[in-house]
Amino acid sequence: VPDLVAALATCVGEAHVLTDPGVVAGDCTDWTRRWTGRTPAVVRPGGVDEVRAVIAVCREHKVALVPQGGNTGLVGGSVPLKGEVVLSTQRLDAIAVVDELGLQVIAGAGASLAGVQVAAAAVGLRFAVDLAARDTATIGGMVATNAGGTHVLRFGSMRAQLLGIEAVLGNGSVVHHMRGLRKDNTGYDLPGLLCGSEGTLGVITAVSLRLVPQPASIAVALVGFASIGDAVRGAIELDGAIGGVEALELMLADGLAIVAAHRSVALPSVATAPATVLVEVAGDAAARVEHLAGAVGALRGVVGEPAVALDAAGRARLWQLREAHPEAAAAQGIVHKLDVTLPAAVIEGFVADVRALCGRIAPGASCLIYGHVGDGNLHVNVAGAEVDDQVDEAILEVVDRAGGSISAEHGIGTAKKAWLERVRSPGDVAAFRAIKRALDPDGIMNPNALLP
Ligand code: FAD
Ligand code: 2HG
Ligand code: ZN
Repeated sequence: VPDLVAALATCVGEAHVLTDPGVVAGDCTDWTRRWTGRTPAVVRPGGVDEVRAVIAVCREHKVALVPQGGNTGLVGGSVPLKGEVVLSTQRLDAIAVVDELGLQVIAGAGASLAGVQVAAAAVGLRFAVDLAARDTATIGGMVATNAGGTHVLRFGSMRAQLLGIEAVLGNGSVVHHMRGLRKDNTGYDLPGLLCGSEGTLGVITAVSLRLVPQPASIAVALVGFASIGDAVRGAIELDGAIGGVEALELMLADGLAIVAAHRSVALPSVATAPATVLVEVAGDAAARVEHLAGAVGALRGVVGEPAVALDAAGRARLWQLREAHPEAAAAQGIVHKLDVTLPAAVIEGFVADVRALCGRIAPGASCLIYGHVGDGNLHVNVAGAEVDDQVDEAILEVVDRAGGSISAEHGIGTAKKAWLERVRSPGDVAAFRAIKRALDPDGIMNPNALLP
């Protein structure tokens, strides 16, 4: 270990190799607190050459490494479970001047999502991906997990925003394709490959991101429904009816009550409906809201009066009811998180099945279900003393039977890798392994994530 630490210090400078157990503890436990490991060192390279040097040292010393951005990932992929070196991207946080005409910006892997959002907004543009961990989550981590968030319905996930990438692969070579062209058919799609690779192929150091224009105005409405089935159908019909829909988020009465208590906020009356859909519309928002009123009137199973907000403060009040779900769930204990996609037709039945099986296997547990209903993506958060891996297993079994995906947006990480071979074909997994061997021949890149 002393040799390794000294060698790492020659790459990045002594000040950027952290070994004090008290200092590195936070990097060894994930956001959910479900996974804790240990590390000989957290290294903070300041540029692509230093990343390359760190990878060379790890290869030489036969030590694996775990890339880490904001450590907000939810599948245990960002922590050193078996004594790996942590490569922190904290110092790779530069954000270049926005290319206003090219509608793009180059961001270092360690730049925060909020930082990129602010840089884009300063010139009247917008970065299309948004999620509640925006102040801490990094662009590199979001690319590595192909993060989704609340606007996938309209703009796609991180992969759809990538115009270029720079990374150091596990084999030591540097890929650099950063011209940021919208059309470029010159070979394999390296941004697409590294996006969603969860740190298992290399360290992403910078990316070129597409930006979109700011809308003229935005409105948010909470619409209550008598049942989950009505909410799913209603959300799909609203998307078709009013145009400019940017987000469709499902919440249930029990989840909203827990959020209200956790944040000490009052709920609008519509939030007591069995199912609530948050609809965000952009463009000429006032006109769309008028349109929304008519469209809501035509839906089946609407209950109560929708709560509507056109101003920023009002919109934030409604959005926090949705965004605070993960945090409110975490206040109930260590949460087992399932992040699944389902065909729209089975969502209502899935919620009933999951509630029933939690009641059977873990009767005292809390089971919150919410999510990006416009994408068929539900988040299941189960917490309680008797919750163990059996709960995950049972829920994922239901998902698989229903023809869904065991990860919509958080990735496989360590949490779901035992499941990969059950949901991807042998040919798929063989291709994954061949790519891994080629780009990371020594298997030093994030060995606990993704591949079983
Ligand atoms: P980390 O947690 O540090 O790392 C995540 C993974 O990426 C790890 O496997 C790590 O090894 C790898 N990695 C990190 N940086 C690099 C790099 N530079 N090169 C290679 N590999 C790297 N996710 C969604 O998709 N949608 C949501 O709506 C959403 N909401 C969230 C809300 C909250 C409150 C929280 C806590 C999380 C949420 N997430 C959501 C999880 C989401 O995956 C992360 O917020 C984000 O994508 C990870 O960024 P990070 O910088 O924290 O990455
Ligand atoms: C969200 O949509 C995030 O809020 C987190 O993806 C979901 O914590 C979760 O399970
Ligand atoms: Zn989500």
